[in-house]
Amino acid sequence: MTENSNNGQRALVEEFQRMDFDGDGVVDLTDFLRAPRRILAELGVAEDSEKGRALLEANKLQWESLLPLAGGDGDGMMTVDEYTTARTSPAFRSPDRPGKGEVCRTLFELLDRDDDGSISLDEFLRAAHFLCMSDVDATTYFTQLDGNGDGRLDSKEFLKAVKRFYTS
Ligand SMILES: [Ca+2]
Ligand SMILES: [Ca+2]
Ligand SMILES: [Ca+2]
Repeated sequence: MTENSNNGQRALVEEFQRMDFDGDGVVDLTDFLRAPRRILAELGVAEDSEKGRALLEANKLQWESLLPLAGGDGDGMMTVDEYTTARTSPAFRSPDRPGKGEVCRTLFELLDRDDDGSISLDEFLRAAHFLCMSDVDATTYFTQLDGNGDGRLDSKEFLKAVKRFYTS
């Protein structure tokens, strides 16, 4: 095994442990939805608002597409091994995987408070508090993500940030 895949493996285990909030060694839908729920709470968006519902629905869809990839026993939960299997399966990276695009899109729409189709630094900083990033770090990160340097994140630039949201 190369060092890279070892690191990748360790990162996935850590990702799993962060997700398994109640620490019972398995991740179920409740654990999985904790991250999006925390984002909603942090942004002060109600779970039953249009954007709130869209985000949670997209995450449910993502969960439902992840479960079969885990090759588990169909109990609706994932152990760390099952999670690693799912996340490293080629189908996970497929751009057509159900839920993938929806999660990015609904998260983008959630952060785009003024619905102008882009995320401004201001809008980004609200989310950064959720990530426990300082304003300075978040501003640096924003600049890195802003590939074309126009001071706003379009949905494509934003994609790069999504992984971080989900593993924090
Ligand atoms: Ca759990
Ligand atoms: Ca905006
Ligand atoms: Ca930009």
